[in-house]
Amino acid sequence: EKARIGVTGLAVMGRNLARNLARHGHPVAVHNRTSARTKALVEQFGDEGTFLPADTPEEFVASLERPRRLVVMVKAGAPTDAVIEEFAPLLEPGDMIVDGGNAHFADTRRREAALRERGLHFVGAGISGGEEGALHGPSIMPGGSAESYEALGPLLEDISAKVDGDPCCAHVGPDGAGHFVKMVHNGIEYSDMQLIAESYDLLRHAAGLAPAEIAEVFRTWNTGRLESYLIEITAEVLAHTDAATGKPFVDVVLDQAEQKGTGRWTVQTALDLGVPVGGIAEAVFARSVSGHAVLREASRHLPGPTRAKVAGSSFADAVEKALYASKIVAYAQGFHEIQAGSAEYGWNIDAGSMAAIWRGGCIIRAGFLDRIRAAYAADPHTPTLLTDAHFAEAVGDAQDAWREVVATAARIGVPAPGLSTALAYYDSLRADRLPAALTQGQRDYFGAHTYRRTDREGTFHTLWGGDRTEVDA
Ligand code: NBP
Repeated sequence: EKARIGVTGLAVMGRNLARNLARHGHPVAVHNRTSARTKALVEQFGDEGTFLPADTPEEFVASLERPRRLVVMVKAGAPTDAVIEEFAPLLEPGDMIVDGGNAHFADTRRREAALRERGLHFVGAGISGGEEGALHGPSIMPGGSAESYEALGPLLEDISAKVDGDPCCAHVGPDGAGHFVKMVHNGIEYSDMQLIAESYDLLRHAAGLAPAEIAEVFRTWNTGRLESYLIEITAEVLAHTDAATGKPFVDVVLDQAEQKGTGRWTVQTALDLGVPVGGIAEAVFARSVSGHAVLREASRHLPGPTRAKVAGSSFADAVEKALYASKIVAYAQGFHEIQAGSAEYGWNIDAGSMAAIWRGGCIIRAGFLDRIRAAYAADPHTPTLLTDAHFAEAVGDAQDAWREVVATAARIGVPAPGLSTALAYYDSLRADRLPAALTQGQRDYFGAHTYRRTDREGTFHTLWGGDRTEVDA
């Protein structure tokens, strides 16, 4: 018997993905550089399905039916290149290598082009949902050729999460499209987490609620329009008490957030594409600020506001509105980046289908994503989700409360970079005139960078150092 698919790299993610495949009745070849992991997998979970363990790459490749589907689940970066170099010479035209790791989409584009020249398909597949998702059904974002998706898609759809019977897996687009979308997914995740953290901070310091009380607030929110995995786990974390000290768990954890890099990539890429993703950037920077222990220690004595806390009983409702409106902005910015990437690289990504496959399996799964899917169904080319009828109405209803929450944060000196930047973005888009006109004037003054006019075509320059007449540039 041959295996329908193979997984090499059997750390947490690869092991669970292989088990998921086996549990769905797909005979799966398994291989790991260090064969002890392969043995352990078969010993512990061999009864879950058909595993074909292989000690060597040659054995592994020989055990796969054709076209060969070879999933690589190793550490992103150099290890992925090493594994590709090891296996590619053993494969035949039409076979495919699937990289399920968190690769940078530019690496995926490079690898896809190189393997295409050798007649092989390379599928960069974003996989979200962590260890549990890999086992019970992740959200899968495969890129690569349409032909490779024909051979691979049904298998991936089979093991993905399901929402209303629909698989949380769809072909994203050519070469790096899958990893690009996974990257932006993670950026949105950063933003969503930061907004939730700021909401907690404000409930705590402006409304004076204790962590356990805030957990209850989040539990209530989780029954409404904010219903999501992240809100659900936030309530769990806030309700948790540290066994050693009896204090709220959140009070004994060092307040320095770490990051692995996908949020940073999302922002770096957005800068290259010229897409404003302030919500994601502030989320990345907020983690960065938190980690600067020396800087924070040196700044602790700086003066804060003299006014004490002010929030009344309706404050939690206001925060709910601010959070919802800011969340809409976060997703609007992320989807803008997806649309821009798609245009830049010719991927033709169906944004609505990305929202659909994020509804289950992944970290940002939420009922909310159905709204985004519907928004793109109504207008696939909408320049921003904010103008969709549902979202525009929601933000319109929320905006007074949103402003109040941001103002309260500023007044009492609690940092709310995510909520604030989201509001600034909203007001920037809404503005009839932006001070960018003045910026253009300054640029023309000091650098003769020229400007355009509102009232006629052309490019102009004012002779600032002379008689200030305007000339055609
Ligand atoms: P790790 O990222 O910790 O990688 C460990 C695996 O890489 C082991 O199988 C190891 O083999 C193998 N490996 C390394 Br390291 N260097 C190698 C080389 N030169 N040649 C061959 N194999 C090599 O595993 P993971 O946490 O399961 O994650 C796998 C991928 O999935 C990563 O890209 C990760 O970013 C991504 N991802 C992880 C999560 C998560 O929640 N952990 C979620 C989503 C995506 P060995 O056993 O011989 O050392």
